[in-house]
Amino acid sequence: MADGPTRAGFAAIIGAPNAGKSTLVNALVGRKVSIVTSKVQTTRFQVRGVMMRGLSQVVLVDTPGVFAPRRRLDRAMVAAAWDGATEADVIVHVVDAAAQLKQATRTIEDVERVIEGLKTHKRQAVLVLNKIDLVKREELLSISQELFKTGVYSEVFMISASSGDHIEDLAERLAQAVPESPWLYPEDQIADLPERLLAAEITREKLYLRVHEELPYALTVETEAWKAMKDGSVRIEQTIYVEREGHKPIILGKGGRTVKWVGEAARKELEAELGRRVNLFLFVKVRPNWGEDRARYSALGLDFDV
Ligand SMILES: Nc1nc2c(ncn2[C@@H]2O[C@H](COP(=O)(O)OP(=O)(O)OP(=O)(O)O)[C@@H](O)[C@H]2O)c(=O)[nH]1
Ligand SMILES: [Mg+2]
Repeated sequence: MADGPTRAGFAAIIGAPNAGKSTLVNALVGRKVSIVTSKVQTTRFQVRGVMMRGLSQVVLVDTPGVFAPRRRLDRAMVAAAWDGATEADVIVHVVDAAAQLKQATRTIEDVERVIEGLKTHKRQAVLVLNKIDLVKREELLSISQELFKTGVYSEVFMISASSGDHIEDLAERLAQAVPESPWLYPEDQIADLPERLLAAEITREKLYLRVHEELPYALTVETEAWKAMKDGSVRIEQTIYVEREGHKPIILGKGGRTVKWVGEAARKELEAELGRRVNLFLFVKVRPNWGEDRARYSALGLDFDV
């Protein structure tokens, strides 16, 4: 390893829902620390992933997408997103280039909202145009110019988070953007999510692959029990909470098929993550208004009163 002072600091990853923030964090860290789905509003709370480059340690703060909040959970998620930005040494604004090109009203509004926020935050910010695999080069340049004109960014990177194209340039830039400092986490630590929470997130990711429309937003997963067994395996019990009785049969699926598939997929991934055999038990319960339950917010590091 090269000699010289160590560097460390925070980079907040912000941007509209579905822009690819979590995919980018995972790509930079080199392992999965934050769940990714094709649905908007997947990330619900701040997730930190640790990226090492040479002597530099960058703590990447993945945040929920910034959007127009309606429900309490939405408001708490937006607050968490900006909270991540306040403490950061550098802000990374991720924009889905393909969505931007389509000029979808929601996307444009979300991007504008972030730009307004950046004007008041006055932190160094870099623009990351993501999903370049879906957009032609000329179009990319025009989007880039358009956004750069706002004056809030110091640089633009054009990347594909899912294929990893050009992410090394961004990694180098972030490694330089953090100040000289001792490292904040042990070198081999890549995430700070407690295992129980990560396990619940993995199950939620699998559920999102199988349930649609409003249901993903009406469910939450909690790890209720975690027991290391004598034979080296671990027994994990989780409950999937839904808001209404009518949601239950959808989660279960015909003859329990959906929940079985989710359990299998989550178990496989957990075994790979934990490096040991897992017995996963999933239960489905109705908890009306879990979105109004104060205790759940503090468990996720979210603020209830926003
Ligand atoms: N084609 C393409 N798809 C991508 C790229 N990066 C991410 N995606 C896809 O975009 C979708 C959203 O990715 P996420 O990483 O969950 O997005 P996010 O910004 O974290 O979303 P929220 O947590 O909901 O705010 C997923 O289906 C990803 O596979 C990319 O570079 N190219
Ligand atoms: Mg996310």
